[in-house]
Amino acid sequence: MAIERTLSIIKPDAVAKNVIGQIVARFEAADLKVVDMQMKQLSQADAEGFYAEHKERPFFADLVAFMTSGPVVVQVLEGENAIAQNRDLMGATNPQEAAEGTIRRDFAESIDANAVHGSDSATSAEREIAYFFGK
Ligand code: RTP
Ligand code: MG
Repeated sequence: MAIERTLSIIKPDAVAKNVIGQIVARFEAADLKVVDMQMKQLSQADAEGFYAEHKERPFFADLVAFMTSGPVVVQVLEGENAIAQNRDLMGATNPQEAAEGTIRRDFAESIDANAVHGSDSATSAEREIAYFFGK
């Protein structure tokens, strides 16, 4: 298995719930290393550009409004199989469908306020890391 990098965001709901540390601990326990990290208030343009692939979807405006509703923590995670590994730790998009022990099952309220983002492919990871960290 290859060492990969992936982009993770702790979303405004999880920051507001004061569970940044608990979420980062899940990554660390799975041998994913935080190799870059920034707390940031996303602008409308930041959120729209980040989620550009969804701009025709009916939930796009709500997604952008949610992602700009408070600060987020943007991180680069590194480790073996990091992209899929992070997606497994996160659980399903809808927390009601997320497996036990996943971040979304334990910390998310709804499909809109679902605690974390993670890159869904190597192509996305490369784009998303460059989007926030310029490398
Ligand atoms: P993310 O990109 O945030 O990691 O989430 P994801 O891959 O699990 O889900 P994705 O399909 O990329 O959707 C991005 C975010 O849009 C919201 N969403 N709402 N109401 C809906 O049907 C719906 N579908 C997606 C979610 O907040 C999701 O995280
Ligand atoms: Mg996605």
